[in-house]
Amino acid sequence: MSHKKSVWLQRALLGGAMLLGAGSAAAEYGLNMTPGVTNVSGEVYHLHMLIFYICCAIAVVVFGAMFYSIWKHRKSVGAEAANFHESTTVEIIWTVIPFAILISMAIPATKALINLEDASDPDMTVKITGYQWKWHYAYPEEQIAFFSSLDAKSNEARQLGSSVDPASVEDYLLNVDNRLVLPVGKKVRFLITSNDVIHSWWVRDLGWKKDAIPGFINEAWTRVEEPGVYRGQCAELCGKDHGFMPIVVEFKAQADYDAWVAAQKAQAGNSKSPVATVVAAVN
Ligand SMILES: [Cu+2]
Repeated sequence: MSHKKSVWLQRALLGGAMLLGAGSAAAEYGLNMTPGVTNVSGEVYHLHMLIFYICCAIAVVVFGAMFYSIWKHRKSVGAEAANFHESTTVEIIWTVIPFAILISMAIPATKALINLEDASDPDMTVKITGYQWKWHYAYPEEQIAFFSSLDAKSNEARQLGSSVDPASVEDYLLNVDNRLVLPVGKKVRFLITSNDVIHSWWVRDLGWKKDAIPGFINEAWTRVEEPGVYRGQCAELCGKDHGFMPIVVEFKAQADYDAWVAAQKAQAGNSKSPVATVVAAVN
């Protein structure tokens, strides 16, 4: 078997195993959405599953009726077509049933959307600015600001003719030099904008993405309860290096977060540090 064929077969098998619910090793080959790590992402996931199951049920009923009718009323057994016009009963049924189905989808969808958009009463705010091709994070209350760019190893491996094998780079193209660090258990409001073209800030596990548009400030929020590292990418084609401006968010326990803030401030206090220059420029 050729190498290409065996890779294809391996992926197909892993995909099949994932569909059957076999282990997290095959997670990368999964076809479904993730439940994510926040209330909002869980809500989005359950809404997605609910509507998926409704679609399956509709498909079974519609195709079931269709195939049964084709088989039962086939010409070879002498079936004759019914011949009637203007049935009020049928018209009411085929109006009321879809209406009820749509309402049953709209209610949970509206609830999820209202929750997703409700960035009121945050515990803290972070301003996110998109640049070609990196992200800038500013913490107005803490007076911290820094750029977050593709990590050096990924950047080296991605160059044409590079001697570094991308397969050897951990979290290739999904790693940055400076992570966005946030505390767990806090409602964090994001103010998202851009300095040049339209970008989009997207971290899968948080359950949403938000466009970063020059001249506009978009709002979003999140609250993560467990410490962890989550990765994402720019999700709006923004130029030649669109694929090279990943996002890494690290949620830390409050004490660890406080220590991180103190360290950032100490670093910013040193006038020679690049962070201090950026803070000065932002202020
Ligand atoms: Cu971008």
